[in-house]
Amino acid sequence: MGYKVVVAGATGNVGREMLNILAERQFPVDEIAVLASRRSLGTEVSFGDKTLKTQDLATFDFTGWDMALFAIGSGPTKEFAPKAAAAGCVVIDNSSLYRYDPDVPLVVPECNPEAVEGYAKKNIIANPNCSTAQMVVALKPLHDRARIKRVVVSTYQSVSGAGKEGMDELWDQTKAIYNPTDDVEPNKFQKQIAFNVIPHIDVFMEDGSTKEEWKMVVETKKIVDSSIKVTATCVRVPVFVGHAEAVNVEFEDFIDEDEARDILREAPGCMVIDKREDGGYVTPIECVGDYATFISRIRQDPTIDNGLNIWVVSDNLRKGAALNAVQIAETLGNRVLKKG
Ligand code: 11C
Repeated sequence: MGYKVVVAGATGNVGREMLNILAERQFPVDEIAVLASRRSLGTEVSFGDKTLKTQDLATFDFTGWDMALFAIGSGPTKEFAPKAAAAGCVVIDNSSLYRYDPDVPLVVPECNPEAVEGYAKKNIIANPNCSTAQMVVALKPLHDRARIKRVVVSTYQSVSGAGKEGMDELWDQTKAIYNPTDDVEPNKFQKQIAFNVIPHIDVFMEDGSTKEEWKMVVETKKIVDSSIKVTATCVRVPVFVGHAEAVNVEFEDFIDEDEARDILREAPGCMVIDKREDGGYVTPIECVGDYATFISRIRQDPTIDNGLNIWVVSDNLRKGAALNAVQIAETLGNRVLKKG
């Protein structure tokens, strides 16, 4: 016996990946419903070798459904997640709406799988921001060995993090560079993204940081350890899929770069590609479609007592969103619901 699963936001970048990954990982699905807003109603989406027609999120009855994977953004989530949860369907939500709610677990299964057991207070489990997810997969095993004190991270985030419109804007602006009659003004992004980098993702906070940066701070604390200090600079780069991060980590105890490499080689979800030669590291384009968080450029930081530098790359639509959501569903199934 398997699960009755709903995917809400099934026509978006993340929703489509959720369906791909449920099928790829042979998640035990007895029945599946794919939901979309009225605008995309009737659009067909693929699930394995099947084609499914989307149903209306606004009128869908969640009664009798086991789990709903939501990828619809915070606004619609506010309306529909409580409705689904009240109907007894566990919501696994990709938006930021519930991440910081103390009654909602924020889960990266490689780091805090036990946290899913706290789902019942609201019948909701939150999926982290993409830039946090891949970073904590790399940090947790190092924290377990040498206790992280402080993290300084700079991100290089692809335009797919801003949805299909972000991808279209990079594509159109890139074409327009070669065909200047097609002037494409910035719309989704604040400045031209083609052939540029923009140190601004999400809205500005009062202290001058952006909300994307704030999310990395708060989510790392909730998922790994509240004592870890994080400071982040999040940057949008003209890459379609795959976020990269340069991460400087300061530990309480000394950890040698070779030991760190060995620990990460064994760690769940991590793939170490770290040859000190031309091309002996992973770049975003190489991680597209993969499940792993790739770690390269592992090296001592000689400017502090117990420091390491690492380079972390992952598919932001997969580990950063859809894959992590499906892994939460698997963890919930294995630890709590036990149907599959
Ligand atoms: C980006 N990280 O790259 C964002 C997208 O809180 O789930 C995901 C935003 C979120 O633009």
